[in-house]
Amino acid sequence: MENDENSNNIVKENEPKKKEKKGKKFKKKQKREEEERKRQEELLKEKEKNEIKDNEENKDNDKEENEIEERQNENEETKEKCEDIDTSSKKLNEDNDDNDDANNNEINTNSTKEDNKEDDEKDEDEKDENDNDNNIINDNEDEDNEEKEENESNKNDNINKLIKKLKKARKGAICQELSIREGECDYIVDKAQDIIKKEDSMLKISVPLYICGDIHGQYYDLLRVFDILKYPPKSKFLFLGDYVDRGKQSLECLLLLLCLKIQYPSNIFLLRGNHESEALNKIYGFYDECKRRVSIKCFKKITNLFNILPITALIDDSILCMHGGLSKDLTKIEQLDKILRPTEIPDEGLLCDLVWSDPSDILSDNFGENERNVSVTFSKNVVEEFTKNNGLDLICRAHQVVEEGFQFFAGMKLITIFTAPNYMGEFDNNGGILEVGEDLLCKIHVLKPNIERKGKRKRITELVN
Ligand SMILES: [Mn+2]
Repeated sequence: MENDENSNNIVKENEPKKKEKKGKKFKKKQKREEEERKRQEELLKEKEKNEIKDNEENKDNDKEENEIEERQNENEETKEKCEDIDTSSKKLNEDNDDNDDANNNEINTNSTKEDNKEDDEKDEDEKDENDNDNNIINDNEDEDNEEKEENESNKNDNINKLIKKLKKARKGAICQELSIREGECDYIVDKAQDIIKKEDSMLKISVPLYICGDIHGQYYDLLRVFDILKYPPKSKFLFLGDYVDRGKQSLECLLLLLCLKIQYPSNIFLLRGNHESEALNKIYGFYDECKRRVSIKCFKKITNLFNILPITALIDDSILCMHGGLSKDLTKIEQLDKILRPTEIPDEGLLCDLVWSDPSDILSDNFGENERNVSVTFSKNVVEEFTKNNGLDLICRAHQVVEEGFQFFAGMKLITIFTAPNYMGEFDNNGGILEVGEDLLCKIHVLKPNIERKGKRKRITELVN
């Protein structure tokens, strides 16, 4: 027995020796890696110090840890919600049924509960962090521009922090108004402008993606869209314009979309609506909001950005998207590439119609008057002919509030998507989002009006600018 044990031991002992040698090598390697890691960390810290001249480094580290944790929680939460909404999304041809209502209502109540819980936890950190965020831009403005460009080529920390700040506006079923500094606004608009001005007037985008219609300052609902369908870069989005006016938080809507554009330029695309226009903003609220919350100078800057927004988007050569609709002056999609920017929206002609026109099923002619007193209406014939001549499957536009959040026209050749549910607090319309999947398979996602925020009912009987 003893011998056996000994011999066993010898054998056993020999092996670990080899392993020990390897182990030593491994340890050396590990040590080297450890040292390298430390060096990298130190370099990183040094870099951070230069980037943000802030003495609260430790605080920042804690913050980052919290951020990661929050993001993980958020991801889990979003996953749950997505699973929920998948059951409520329908293929284009399917009829509505009562089950959908039930599913969607469930999402609303669930998310409200979760949000309250989450928000309570976040509340305490929030004030400090907002203050910090507010300082970021000003601190960095003095820095050398070239160095800044280099640092921001991939991920822009300032924008990340602004996105975080903007996301936090939602508290349960209400959305607080954030304090937005002129410096922040200028910074975002400048960065976005650099990217957007390089885009074509007609964007070319590939599937899969989500297409959203009018948002009109309904920031709470915009956040719901991203929470349910995931933020870029996890999902790709095309917005069809009308981000501002009417609603109370146009600034938050626009700035969040622009921040996402800066950070993930190939995962979010922003077209121009008729409300991305100085003249309209002065009537429908965005000018006043900018003047009250930031400055007239900031409004001017945003107006310049509006003038360079792309007008149309072509998805995989088969779906043409714009805010308004077709025009007498449009016969070939190639014309859409030739629209020159920057430009204001003219009172008539191609660009005017692309952001202003509406389909009409009571037209006997191809084009008719528009009760908005701008642009025209176009008939189902116009849609059929245009799609046929240009080899298109579908025209996707926004611009009109529609009861279900989506509405077909000309058979299935044109779809209207309107994403702001419970529009202006006066309608009880759903919000719609069109998902275009691989192989151009389309689905509609529906945002029900939030029950707690539901305003008085108003029938949709006329066009609302
Ligand atoms: Mn519109």
